[in-house]
Amino acid sequence: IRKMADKLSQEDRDTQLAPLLSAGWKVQSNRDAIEKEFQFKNFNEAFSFMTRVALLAEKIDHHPEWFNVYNKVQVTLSSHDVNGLSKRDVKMATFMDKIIQ
Ligand code: HBI
Repeated sequence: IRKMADKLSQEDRDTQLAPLLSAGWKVQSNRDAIEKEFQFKNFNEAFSFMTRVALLAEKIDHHPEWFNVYNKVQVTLSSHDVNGLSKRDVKMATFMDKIIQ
């Protein structure tokens, strides 16, 4: 089960969000969430990315909010059950940045 303790503390944010922000993630202004737009060579690359992320999402039971148009994937990460950012969002964002390298 998930618990409120899961929600990122201010200290967590200062340390764990920093690398994500430098990799292009932005904290949303109107919501405790992070977002990033990924651009790929083509749809095939974009959908392959989404497939790999989907498998992780199922494995860790944590799902992105995303929008795909052709070679672009806009991703928003937040944890609905704690109504904000949790370590699961950091884990998923880190994974996304890793697999595009
Ligand atoms: N994904 N982003 C996100 N946030 C959640 O709270 C969440 C989820 N995926 C599955 C899930 N919760 C369910 O396991 C729980 O709501 C039961």
